[in-house]
Formats: sequence, structure tokens, C-alpha cells
Amino acid sequence: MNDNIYVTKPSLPPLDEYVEYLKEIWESKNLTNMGKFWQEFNRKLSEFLDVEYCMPLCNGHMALELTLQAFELSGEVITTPFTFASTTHAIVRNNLTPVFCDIRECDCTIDPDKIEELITDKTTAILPVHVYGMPCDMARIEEIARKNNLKVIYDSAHAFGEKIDGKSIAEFGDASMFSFHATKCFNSIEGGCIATNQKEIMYRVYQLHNFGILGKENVEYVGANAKMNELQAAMGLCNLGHYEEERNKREVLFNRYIQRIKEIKGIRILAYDTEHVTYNYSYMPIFVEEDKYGMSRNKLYDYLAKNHIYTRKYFYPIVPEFGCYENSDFKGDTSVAHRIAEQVLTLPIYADLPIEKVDLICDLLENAG
Ligand code: T4K
Repeated sequence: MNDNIYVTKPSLPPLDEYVEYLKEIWESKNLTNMGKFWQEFNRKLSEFLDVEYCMPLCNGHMALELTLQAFELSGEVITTPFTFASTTHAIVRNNLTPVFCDIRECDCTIDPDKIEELITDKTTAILPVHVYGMPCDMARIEEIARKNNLKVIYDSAHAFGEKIDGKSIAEFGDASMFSFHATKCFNSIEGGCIATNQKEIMYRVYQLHNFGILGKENVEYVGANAKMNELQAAMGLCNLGHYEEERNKREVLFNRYIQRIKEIKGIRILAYDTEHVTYNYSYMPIFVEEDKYGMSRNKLYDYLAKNHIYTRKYFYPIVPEFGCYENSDFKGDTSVAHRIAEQVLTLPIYADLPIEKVDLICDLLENAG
């Protein structure tokens, strides 16, 4: 038996449920191109996320890339260095220049106090990330954006289903992108969506995701193929029905982690605000303060791996330190992000993780330092 525990495991619906959809797909032979299940998923997502317009695409990255294209931005986009490659790549692949704004230690999101000093006459948008599902300071970010006539597009890859004081996180900013990758708290195998209350933006993304085709004989934009197929949409529909149940299981595990980790000297956790935020608990990041803990993050990573616990260093290294951006002269002080990236480990959390394994991981954390 494989005793290895990985950082995550996909949530899957009961097989019978998915098979019912597969039977219909086999019968109809409608496999893709905005088919019946795609349309149903589209409708249900808009309801679930409580936004006017919402559209599933083949993955979160393409959703973000095409959303940026739809806004017809130019020049510079202020963003975070503490994220997955996708966020910055989406900016660069749109021929825009990322300008990195440092993050806050308390929640690893973009620091609103540091945004304004980065705004120039070339800035057209802010692209913050709700990293680990920690909502950014949206009120401050959007106030700065309003004052400076900038768009705000959220990378909400980690924040599916979250609410702030009962309001869906998808309702903020000009648009939000969500990821439904297998490793996320909600998946459609691969997949993602854009959510917005702006009809023209949704319509443009709709066109762009199908090669920019407008009518049978008119290709109006240089688009891409970012269509979600029927097998993905069917998985999304099945998993949406189980989302709450899966989230609640994660919450129990998260609470146990918090209860145990807060007793361990030298391991820091983020500042969660469970009174106002309904989290999805998709990640369990910890921050190793070597001088207090008595062991480095890298040694702890190795120690856990020796004990069959495969954590991840999301997000190390920070984006400006990627090989592909090494020779770019992107601006921005990223010293907090750099330090945090040296400390972070994301622990296993997924709905089917037995709580005894959380205790085992916490025992190892207690004994290692
Ligand atoms: N913005 C942000 C902030 C993001 O984090 C992401 C994606 C995006 C944008 C783009 O969204 P997508 O285009 O991906 O929809 C993973 C995911 O591939 C990626 O979706 C995610 N962020 C990123 C944080 O993590 P890897 O390369 O670390 O995943 P991988 O394959 O190492 O999987 C992690 C663990 O999960 C494995 O050790 C085992 C388990 N696993 C994984 C897969 C794929 C399974 O048990 N089954 C599986 O099918 O990137």
C-alpha cells in the first residue's frame, strides 16, 4: 500500500454520477464547442458565484489571459510577485509589463500601502491574487483603482466559492478568474472561468475563446482555442453538487491544523478572519521561522518527505526570480515576498485526508523543530 501523503488529492464525485453524464455524451456524440453540459455548467456557475456573467473555459490560465486581452490593456500592470507562474505569464503573453508590488506578511496578498507609488502614466490595471484563498484588501485596492482610472482583475484561482460578509468574492473588481484544476478545492479536471458583471467583457471573452470567430464567415479578433469540453463540464456539474460537503470536510481538517500548529514555536500561520470570510480551505500554508523553530524550511521539507509527507513550497521562488524573467528589468521591491517564499511550506489538505493524518503531520512538526 502507498502510504505517501501528497499536498492534495482531487475531489471526485461518485463514479455512477459521472457515468450518467458520460452515457449521454456517448449517445449524443457532442464532445465540445459549447455543448449542452457546458451551457448547463455556465448557468449553474453564474448562480453559484452570484455574478451576472460567468463562463467556463479550458483552464484558469487561458481564462486570465483572454480576460486581460478583452480589456484591451496596454503598458504596465501592477501585480504580486508571490504567485504561480500563470499570473505573470498571462500579463507578459499579452505584451504588457508586470510591475511587482510587494506583499503583506499577514496574508501574503499585495500590500495596498505600496501600490500607489508604483503607478505611472503607463499603468492600466492592477492584477492582485487571493493567494491561498486569502481575500486581498479589495476595498483599498478598488479605491486606488477608481482614483487612478485603472481596471482591477483578480486572479481568484484559489478563491472559488468564498464569501466576504456573505457577498461572493466573484462580485468584486472588473472581473475575476477562477481555476478548476484537479488540484483545486473544486475541479472540472482542468478548467476555469471568468466572472464579471460587465456584459461587453464577457461577450469579448466568449468570442476570444473560440478563435475570435464572430459569425459563420467573420473572424473579428485574434483569439485562441480555450473551450471547455463536455467531459470537463460534466465533471464540473457533478462536483458542484458536492462542493459544500467537500468544503466542510476541509474545514474540520483546517481547524485541527490551526489548533495544533498555534502551539508550535517558530511556525507561523496566516491571519484568518473566519468571522467575516467564508474560506474554501484549499491550502494550508505554514511559515517556518528558522531562528525560533530550530530547523530551516528546507530541512523540514526533507524531514517530512522522509516520513512520506510530500509538502510543496508554494510559492518559491518568487516570480521575478524565475529563469525566464532573469534578464527582464521588471520594477518593484519584492523583499517581503522573497523572505516569505524562503519560509513557506504548504501542508497536505484535501477532503478525504483522514484527521489522524493531520495529527501525524502535526506530531512530526512538533518533533522536528
Ligand atoms: N493563478 C494561480 C494563483 C494559480 O495557482 C494557478 C494554478 C493558476 C493561476 C492557473 O490555473 P490553471 O490554468 O492551472 O487552472 C498545480 C496546478 O497545476 C495549478 O493549477 C495550480 N495553480 C498550482 C498552484 O498547482 P503543480 O505543478 O504544483 O501540480 P502537481 O501536478 O505537482 O500536483 C500537486 C499534487 O497534487 C501532486 O503531488 C499529487 C496531486 N495530484 C495532482 C494531479 C494533477 C493528484 O493527486 N491528481 C492529479 O491529477 O501545479
